[in-house]
Amino acid sequence: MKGLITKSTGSWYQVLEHETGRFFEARIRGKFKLIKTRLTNPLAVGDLVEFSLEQDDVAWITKIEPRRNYLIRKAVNLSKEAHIIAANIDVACFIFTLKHPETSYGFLDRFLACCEAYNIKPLILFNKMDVLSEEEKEFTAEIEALYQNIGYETLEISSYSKLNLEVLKNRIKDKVSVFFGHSGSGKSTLVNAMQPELNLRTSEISETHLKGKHTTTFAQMHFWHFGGSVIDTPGVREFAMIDVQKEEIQHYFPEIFKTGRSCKFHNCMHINEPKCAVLDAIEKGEIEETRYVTYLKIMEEAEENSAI
Ligand SMILES: Nc1nc2c(ncn2[C@@H]2O[C@H](COP(=O)(O)OP(=O)(O)O)[C@@H](O)[C@H]2O)c(=O)[nH]1
Ligand SMILES: [Mg+2]
Ligand SMILES: [Zn+2]
Repeated sequence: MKGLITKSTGSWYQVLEHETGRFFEARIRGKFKLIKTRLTNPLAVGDLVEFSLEQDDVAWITKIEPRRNYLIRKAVNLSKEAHIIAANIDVACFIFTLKHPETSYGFLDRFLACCEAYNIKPLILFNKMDVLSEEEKEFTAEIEALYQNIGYETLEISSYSKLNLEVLKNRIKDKVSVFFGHSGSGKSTLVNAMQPELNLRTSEISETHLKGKHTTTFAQMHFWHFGGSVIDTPGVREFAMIDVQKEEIQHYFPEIFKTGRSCKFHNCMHINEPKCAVLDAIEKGEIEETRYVTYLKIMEEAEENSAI
């Protein structure tokens, strides 16, 4: 039987059987877990699997289909392991808030780089437009233009004023989507605004409470009435890349990669090489320094990881 993982708790999974629309509680056999990997979870929400039924209602997962893509974060422990957040994503939405809370560019740029690395289409949502002054709206438009020029799709929204929620629905209709952003950026409120019946828990307080208690939080897929689904993931704070070579990283920053073709040295890493077109472009303000800083950070991490 074939199915889709719709919920992952770490110890068991919920599988949706495609043909019948029935949900099963599924487990994985021990040997599955032994597959050598740097990932802490063998399966994630969005994975397509094969499973067989034993004693009617116990489902055993026997095979994972190759993933089209996935996003990962660092494991909670300090090992070099990583955790798969979700797999087979069509649109990964990043919720940017200029204030309440102020979004970190490092968080956004790392997310975008991971989307490039793992072949995922990102969409940047500028949320809480209702609280912005005219001046702040203009500033938001400038940030948007910056990301659009790099090639990213953006949309200004507000769950409160319902700004562009219909546009967003059309954009994610019939697709598997996932929402990221700082705690408090309005992820749960947005999902509820598009489908109130889902009734996801909102406000920061309950989330911090959960984190403090180390309650097992799990990822879950919800289905939209208008078609498609959203994967709700508990508090992702930092995206990760594993097994990437330093030389590859510039490919994940499209404007750095494009500009880098004019560097004097074909293998330029844009750190301190002479006649580096990227460093020139930063100087001229043609490449945003905040993005470059994230580029350097990911390079450093890649170096540390390869040193083991
Ligand atoms: N002004 C404004 N506040 C919002 C909007 N969306 C959510 N909020 C508020 O932001 C806070 C955090 O929202 P929540 O959905 O829990 O954020 P999450 O942590 O990203 O899931 C709550 O107090 C919401 O009422 C919006 O569009 N405009
Ligand atoms: Mg939330
Ligand atoms: Zn260079």
